[in-house]
Amino acid sequence: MAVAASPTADAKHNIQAARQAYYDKAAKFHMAPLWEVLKGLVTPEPKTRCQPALWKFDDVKSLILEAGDVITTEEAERRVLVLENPGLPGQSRVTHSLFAGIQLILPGEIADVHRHVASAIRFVLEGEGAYTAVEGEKALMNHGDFIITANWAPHDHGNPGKEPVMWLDVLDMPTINHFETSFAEHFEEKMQKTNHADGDSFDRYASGVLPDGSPAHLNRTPVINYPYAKMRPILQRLKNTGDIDKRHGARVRYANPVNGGPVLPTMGAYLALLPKGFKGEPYRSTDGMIFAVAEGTGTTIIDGQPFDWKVNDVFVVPPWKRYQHNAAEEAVLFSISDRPAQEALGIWREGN
Ligand code: GTQ
Ligand code: FE2
Repeated sequence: MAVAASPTADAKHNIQAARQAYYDKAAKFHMAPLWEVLKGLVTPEPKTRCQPALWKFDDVKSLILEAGDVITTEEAERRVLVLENPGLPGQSRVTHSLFAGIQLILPGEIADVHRHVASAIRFVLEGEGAYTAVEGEKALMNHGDFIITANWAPHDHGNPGKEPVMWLDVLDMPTINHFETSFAEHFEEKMQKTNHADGDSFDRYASGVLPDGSPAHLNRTPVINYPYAKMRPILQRLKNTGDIDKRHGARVRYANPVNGGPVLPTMGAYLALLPKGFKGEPYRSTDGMIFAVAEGTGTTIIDGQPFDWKVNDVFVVPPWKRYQHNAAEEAVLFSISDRPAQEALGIWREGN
């Protein structure tokens, strides 16, 4: 039967009913009509449920310290408060592809050695005297240090010091779980044996020489810790010579010294100095960005909404939402995203 050019209400109803009957029939064979869902699958621009959000360190700190009263690291395995994106509640995601959390380790505690397919980074917020041991290197943790735990790298944390130590964890768990490729395992011992001193991998691989015979194709950095004390003066050099990007400020990209690639295949990070009074030009990119404030105060306008930040605050910019940084005083922003994964797939875009 041909469909009339201007069907009456009755005819329209019949068409709908016939279609629904057809869809119901197809569903029994585990098939469905693409034309009903196509517009939601192939959107003209990125669609995200991820919302702009900011976690104030004042709130984060008092809440995570309270966790110290209700559970030990031993019981928790890792004492972490998950930063839940308000648009993705209950999903343990800060963006659609990344997990973020705030970890606390109290004096005398040990977080047992384990390993997993998910890669992790730590960005140290507050407290001194803790370490994280990764692949045999014992990395001391200081404010602003950026520490890498690659896919399947054994890692344990400890705090032989006197203060609580807090840091930002970012892991690619949602990406790994998207591919359904998660593995994890524990070890017999609580701590791994460390035979590499603090800073060993940085000195070996990031000093302009490489251990002879180093592989040239490493898809992750061999450096365990990029210490803030070594990075901060480089930002000062960029600022002094006016090498200041109009959108991002004086910015360095954390690199794999073997080949200049990103630190991890799934996550890439930057450190940027915003001079006092900096008014950045608007920018957007397809990678959702997680920012942590290493120094200073300022305001970032995200999708028209102002977010005021100060030291150790964490904030999120969803994919393809426009943002623009303003620094009330000289500030340093750490940022991390899934950009390397998007670039590897050829799908990363930026704009203004
Ligand atoms: O420190 O090993 O935030 O395995 C989530 C999973 C931290 C860790 C997290 C982890 C860790
Ligand atoms: Fe872990």
